[in-house]
Amino acid sequence: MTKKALVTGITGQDGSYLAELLLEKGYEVHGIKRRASSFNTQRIDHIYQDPHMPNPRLHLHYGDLSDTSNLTRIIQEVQPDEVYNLGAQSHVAVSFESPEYTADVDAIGTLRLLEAIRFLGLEKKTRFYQASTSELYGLVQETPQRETTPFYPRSPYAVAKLYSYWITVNYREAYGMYACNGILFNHESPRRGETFVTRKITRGLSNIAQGLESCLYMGNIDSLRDWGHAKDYVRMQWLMLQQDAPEDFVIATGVQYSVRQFIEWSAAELGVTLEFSGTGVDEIATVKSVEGDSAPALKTGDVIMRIDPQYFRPAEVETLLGDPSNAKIKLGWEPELTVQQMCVEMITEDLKTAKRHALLKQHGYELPVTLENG
Ligand code: NDP
Ligand code: GDR
Repeated sequence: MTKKALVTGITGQDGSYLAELLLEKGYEVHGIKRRASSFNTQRIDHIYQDPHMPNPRLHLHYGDLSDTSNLTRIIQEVQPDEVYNLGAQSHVAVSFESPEYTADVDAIGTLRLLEAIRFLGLEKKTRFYQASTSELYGLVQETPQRETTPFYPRSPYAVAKLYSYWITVNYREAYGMYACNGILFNHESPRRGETFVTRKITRGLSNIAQGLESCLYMGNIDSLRDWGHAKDYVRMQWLMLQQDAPEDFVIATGVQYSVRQFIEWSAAELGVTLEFSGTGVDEIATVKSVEGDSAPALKTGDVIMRIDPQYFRPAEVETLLGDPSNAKIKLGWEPELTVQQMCVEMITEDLKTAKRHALLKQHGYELPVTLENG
């Protein structure tokens, strides 16, 4: 029997990689996409299947995590074996701007799905994965963070995800559902949203190298994160639903770096050596040397990074470092890609795009480069 999976957030970074993986494994994949005023399926266009052709295995449904009847109807129609709840307002800084919306989608959205599964009598059939997060640890109580580390959320996003974490545990305990949390640490890729820090850096520096932008404006570059590759992490999401019994797992690499280091690696990949000087809001990064031909627009002495306090958060998560031992032992998981390899992959993709734009510009066909940061 072909297994059916329903993925919320299929148009996002993780949703796109997970959909690829599930299709490879022979699943019939159903995804929920939001109505938008312009196309929002770029990350999954390469796996789109024409519904007019025989036996398509990828199906998209319009929907929203804020809409109970819509979610209930989709679950009733699809009768999924597995639900992956990846949909969310996932930007921590934005959650301070839109706290109520974030709570509705990231907290109550999870309840809506769980309750729909129960209401439809699918609680013994449908397995449920909740995209939990290292942001739950916030002001860290123990290092490294593991499954038993106490939570201390530091943003409306993290507080909403805390509700989702516990409601998932509660439905497992109350109704015997196969429901579990993946407590995933930051994971990135060339498909990462442009306003998360790694992608902001690789895209911004690639544009600067090609003369499309002049300076990267950053927030807290002392922040420490445990970064992995999204491709490695979606394998875990699937694995967590294939066990004999549901269990919550921390997924991380166990290695931590600063945002400043990520800026240095990205610049180095473009052949640019940087010198950081100044402190606090006055810190800048200046070009020390340029090698190769990836950064024709740059010369020694150019200032290509400054701090803009608008990117500081009202409450910051300064440091996160995960202990993935449990996942390694019980699920046999090892990440295949290092953060450095991931950085190279992200720069390679963003540089390709920047070069294309620069070439068009040279020939008088300037494309607007979106500078909205975040
Ligand atoms: P993205 O921001 O790339 O994707 C989020 C997805 O959710 C998009 O498909 C988005 O749709 C969709 N979405 C947003 N709001 C709604 C809504 N109201 N109803 C339905 N769908 C909605 O996130 P990631 O892929 O990076 O992350 C996936 C999940 O994992 C998220 O829940 C995130 O919070 C969580 N997480 C992510 C980590 C990471 O480092 N990436 C780490 C830990 C947890 P659209 O494309 O239309 O915007
Ligand atoms: P995070 O990711 O908040 O950890 O949440 P993000 O990449 O946004 O920030 C990481 C760290 O970098 C610092 N930072 C900046 N961040 C952004 N976005 N822009 C900047 O200019 C900037 N300068 C410094 C931040 O302050 C922070 O400390 C991500 C999301 O994917 C969540 O959905 C997920 O749950 C967690 O990772 C785990």
